[in-house]
Parts: sequence; structure tokens; C-alpha cells
Amino acid sequence: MDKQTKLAVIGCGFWAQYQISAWKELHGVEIVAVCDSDHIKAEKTASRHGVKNHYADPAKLFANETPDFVDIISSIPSHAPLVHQAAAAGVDVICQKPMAEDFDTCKEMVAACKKAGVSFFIHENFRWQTPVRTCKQLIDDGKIGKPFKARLTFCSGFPVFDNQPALAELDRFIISDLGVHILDMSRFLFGDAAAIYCQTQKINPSIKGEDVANMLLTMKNGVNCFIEVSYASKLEQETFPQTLMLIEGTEGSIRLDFNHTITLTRSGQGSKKIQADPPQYPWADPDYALIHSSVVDCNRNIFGALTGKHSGETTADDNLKTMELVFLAYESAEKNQALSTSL
Ligand code: 89V
Repeated sequence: MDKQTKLAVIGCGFWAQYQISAWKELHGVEIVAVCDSDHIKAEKTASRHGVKNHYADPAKLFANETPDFVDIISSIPSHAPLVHQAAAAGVDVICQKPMAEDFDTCKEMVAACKKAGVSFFIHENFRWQTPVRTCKQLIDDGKIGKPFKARLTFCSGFPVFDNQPALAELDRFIISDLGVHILDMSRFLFGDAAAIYCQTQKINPSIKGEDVANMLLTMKNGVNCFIEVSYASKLEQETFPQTLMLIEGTEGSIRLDFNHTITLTRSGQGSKKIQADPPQYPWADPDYALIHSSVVDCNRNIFGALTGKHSGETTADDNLKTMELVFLAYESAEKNQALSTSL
């Protein structure tokens, strides 16, 4: 048998079940243990996924197991202590987005991993969605000339709190949970941002944080990118969990519509349709299938990087630039002023 790379998963909630299923799609990964402070969740997850060992205490996991890497899929406040623990144990680490609740904590996590000599990746999957990759390829192939303006839209009324009730308790909700994905996607498509202006709203009275955000980014290459995210939208067509886009360039445009249909328009050449459906996996929740398939590709990219096959896209170092945009977005909304990035 080929040598297996040993993975331990920390956090056994709703999202972890799919992330574990996605790991099982990859050859060469063996999940040796799972861990959750709720030991029943850990035990059930181990038995559901055929994992030999389960723990309630990450310290015991690090003492008893010798994983090659850990995947942290737990609550946001637990990310930093767990990443520090993995670094101290000398274990490469992947952490779920958003990295942490404030920028200093993010920077400390990155520094601790560097100091310990361990690799640190963020599980940021939206940029791995099939239609997003297709749009990026069209831009890179020069099909629309030089992009100058874009609109990325994720406006939904999907009852996201039913499966993820903790999201309703976040003081900072939509930018930190969802906006982070779209901000990262904008960086993937157009490169880094120079400045951001943001306004937020709280429409749903039964949650703590904001559920609407409108963000205008000036990218370093001059693209103006408008990002709108909402979980308060009651629209004719529910589009969860899809990001719709319009990207305009000097020679044409790319429009990503509902159900992964891309319209590529080129000056003088008319328009053509491209269907960019994601791969289907039997374990995926149909409501989240687009995201769940991107989890496989995100994991594959990070695993390849961890095993020296190629460089990884979503390094924590790179993700600091996405996180800076998250925190600047909140600050911009509070001050009602555009703010510049430092990274
Ligand atoms: O992928 C996520 O971060 C999820 C969702 C898109 C459902 O908000 O929390």
C-alpha cells in the first residue's frame, strides 16, 4: 500500500462532516483521529466515517497521535488556541475560515507557525468553485481584455441558521462568515485590493450580527469591484449558495448567472454560453453541493502543497490579506469612510 499521510480533524460539527467526506475523496490521506469538546459528537463522527480514534481534548490527541497534519473545523474563537497548539506540537495545520476574530490574533497565528516551522493553510473554498475557476480562466486567457469593473453578488434568503445556529450568535456575522469568501474571491480574480468602503445593515431581528453588507473595493490594478452580500433577501429566485457575477473588460464581459451558466460577450463577436457545472458527490448536501464540491478541490490543493507536489493557494500568509479586508470592512462601516490596505 502507498504511504498514507496521517490527518487528525478537530471539530465535529455540521460542516466537519462534509469536509471529512471530502478528505475521503483523496488518495493518500488517512484520517487517524477526530476530536470535539463534545465527546458524543467526536464518537459519532468517528463511527460515521470509520475513524479509529476519537478525543474530547486536543491536548490528548497531540499527546497520543502523530498526525502529519491537522484540519481545524471548529468555532472561530477556538481557531487561535488550536493553531498555537498544533504549532507547538510541530504539526502542519489547516484552519477553517475566518482565521480569527481580530487582525492581531491572525498575525500571531501566522508568526507562531513560521517560528515552529510548520505549514499553515486556511480552508478557503469559494475560489475553488467550478464556475469561479472558469471565469478566472476566461480573464487570464484575455477573452475580455483588461477588466475594469465587476459586481459579485451573494444575496439570499436561505435559512442558513437552521444548520449553523452558531452563526446567529456572532456579533459580526455576514462579513466574517460569508463576506470573507467573496473578498477572497475578488482577490483571486483581480489581485490584491488597495482600498475598501463598506456599509452594513442588520435586517433580521433574531440574530446578533449584521446580515447585509455592500462593499466597494479598489483593486491595486485599478479594477472597481462591488461586492454585495445578504442573508435578508427575499427574491423571486433563491440562488444560495451561488455567487453571481458581472465582470467587464475593455474587450468584453463575463456574466455568471444562476445555475453556473456563464455568458461570455466579446466585442464584435457576440455572446456565447458556457456551462460550468461542478462535479457531483453522493455525500454532498444538495443545498450546498456547489460548495461541497469545492471543498474537495480546496483540500486537494492544500494536500498537494503539504506533500511537496505544488505550491498551495490558500496559505495563511496569503489569507492575511483577505482577513485585513474583513476587518477594514467593519471599520469602514463604523467610520463611514474608505480605508486603505496595508498589505
Ligand atoms: O461556507 C460557509 O462559510 C458557510 C455558508 C456559505 C453557508 O455561509 O458558512
